[in-house]
Amino acid sequence: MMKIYGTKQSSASRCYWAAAEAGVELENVPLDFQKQEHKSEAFLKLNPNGKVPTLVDGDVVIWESMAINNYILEKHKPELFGEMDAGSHALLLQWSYWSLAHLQKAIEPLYMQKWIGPMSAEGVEAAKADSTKWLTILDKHLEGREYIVGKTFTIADINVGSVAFSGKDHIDYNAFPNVSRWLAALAQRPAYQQVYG
Ligand SMILES: N[C@@H](CCC(=O)N[C@@H](CS)C(=O)NCC(=O)O)C(=O)O
Repeated sequence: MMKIYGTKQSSASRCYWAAAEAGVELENVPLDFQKQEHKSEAFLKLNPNGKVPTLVDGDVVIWESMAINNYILEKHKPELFGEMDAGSHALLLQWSYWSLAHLQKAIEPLYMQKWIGPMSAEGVEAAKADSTKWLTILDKHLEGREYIVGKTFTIADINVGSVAFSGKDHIDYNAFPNVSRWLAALAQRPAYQQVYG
């Protein structure tokens, strides 16, 4: 069984979602963050960044949650890459990379307050304004579309969806009707329910 460092409460959650979509189980290897086990010599040999998620499958070791999703799905549910022509494949990557580089970077300070304490009111406003900029782009893209790329559910919906969900408790998503409709449909998926429900 594939082993994963990182719980469903961390960035590993999207990997559990991908695994659930593929119908495979991930065995969680517990790491005690309080004891800094993610900075131990043994763990740093697997992931020099000292971060979760980190996936171990025999000799294969992968870090970065979206690369892990790529591995899980290529191995166990390649249908979730949709149309595999070069253009469509690149679009899956484009939206996945975009969501980490821009949307998550904007939303992250808002949800990190739960772990590291409250930000200043100005900080919150700035993060909300930044998030709004990227959510507006996503909302426009989703106008008249059921999925991020093509006509079927793909890895891009898991990757971008998991990022977009993380802003819902902090930003008024009523301003983004297409994002809201798309997230509502994703939340109905049995695999999503299994992980986040
Ligand atoms: N871009 C990385 C982010 C990984 C990340 O920041 N993980 C956090 C938990 S959600 C972590 O391990 N933090 C511990 C630390 O940085 O010391 C991914 O998507 O896998």
